Amino acid sequence: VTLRNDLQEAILNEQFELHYQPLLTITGAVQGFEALVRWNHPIKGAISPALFIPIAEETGQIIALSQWVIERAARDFLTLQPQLSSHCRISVNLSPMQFHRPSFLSSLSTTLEATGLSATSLELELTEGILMNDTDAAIDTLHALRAMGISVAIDDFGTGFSSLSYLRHLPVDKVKIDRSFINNIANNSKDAAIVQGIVALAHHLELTVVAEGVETTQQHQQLVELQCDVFQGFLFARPMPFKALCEWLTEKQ
Ligand code: G
Ligand code: G
Ligand code: MN
Ligand code: NA
Repeated sequence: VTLRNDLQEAILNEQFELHYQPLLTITGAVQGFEALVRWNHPIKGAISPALFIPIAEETGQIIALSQWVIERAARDFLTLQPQLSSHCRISVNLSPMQFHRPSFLSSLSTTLEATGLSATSLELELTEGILMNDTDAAIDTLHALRAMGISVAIDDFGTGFSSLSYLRHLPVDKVKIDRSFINNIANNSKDAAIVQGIVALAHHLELTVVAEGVETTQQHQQLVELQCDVFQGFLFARPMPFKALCEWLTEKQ
């Protein structure tokens, strides 16, 4: 109960912060950044989104929080955009409640207009679960996002226990292979086989494949051999505050 009340205050008092983690192509070029929300609680300190996002979903506070996230991410990205390739995108994680709201598309359009972020600079990350229930409505929404120029990635791919064939019906652009398959890829041939299977299927469907949670050069090397297209993980950069991201970019260029 207290965390719920605190969440209400946090939204009003701007206790949230976004950290950004770069995504890199096979040549090491920056492909974009994933925005990850952080809560700096005045007493309890840093609280993980894994803890407070589910509460915010339960209470409906996720709507206000998500609105803040997307606006903050858009403004930060626009600040960086002059230094970035035109193909770069800012990725934002969506919660199920946001995606299924009747006003989702119109409020997204309003936000893009208000911030000045181009739809072609935005990527949305959805989990398989979001797409699995009420698939027809989800597909309609995905088509609308695509028509706007927004890119869609399926996050934590492979963890949803869904049949792979459903992918073929979904107008999405990317799959992000869950880091649980990447963790032991060097020592576990089953994990390597799963990654290989996902890559083959995704490429057949003309989807880009992202490997998440890349922590070692050995994993990276192996994922390159398995033909993953984009890489994200502590090996390249941790999620970092906006200021640190600016410094990271300057150093890289
Ligand atoms: O950054 P970290 O590993 O602590 O994130 C934990 C979880 O919280 C991840 O599943 C991530 O997708 C989710 N998450 C982080 N930021 C956001 C956000 O802005 N919105 C939603 N819905 N989920 C987020
Ligand atoms: O569910 P989602 O994929 O959005 O969660 C992203 C989370 O994964 C981020 O909060 C980030 O902290 C975490 N993460 C990113 N890179 C790595 C990594 O290389 N190793 C581990 N263990 N976690 C990572
Ligand atoms: Mn994500
Ligand atoms: Na993920």
